[in-house]
Amino acid sequence: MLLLVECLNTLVDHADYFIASWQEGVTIAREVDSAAVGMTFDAYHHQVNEGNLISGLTQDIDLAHHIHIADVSGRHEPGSGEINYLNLLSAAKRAGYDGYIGLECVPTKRDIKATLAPIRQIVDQVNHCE
Ligand SMILES: [Mn+2]
Repeated sequence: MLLLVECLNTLVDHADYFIASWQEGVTIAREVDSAAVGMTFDAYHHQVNEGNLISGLTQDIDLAHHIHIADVSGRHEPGSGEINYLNLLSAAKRAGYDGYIGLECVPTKRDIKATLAPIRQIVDQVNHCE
């Protein structure tokens, strides 16, 4: 069994949440120092509260066991906003990440295939990057 700590943004969605920064979560996970405790990196929350997605994720990539993706603003599908997921996920792969990526978004389109097509394209490109 694996327990994952997830930081949520406090600026838009979760004002009183108690772990507002990735670094706070990393500090907790490092202090617990257990193979049964890791982190979920939610790129949407991280972008809202902190920015610096690539450096934030890659410097503690050993703790990341799940990545959640959505875009800013609006928590819609990747490609709808300001996050460059091709660059972020490619950097994660180069840093050694090979875990799951969870799509945690509110689609802007009713057609799920149309929503997923650009995401599949990004994942295909990441899977083929060095
Ligand atoms: Mn999440």
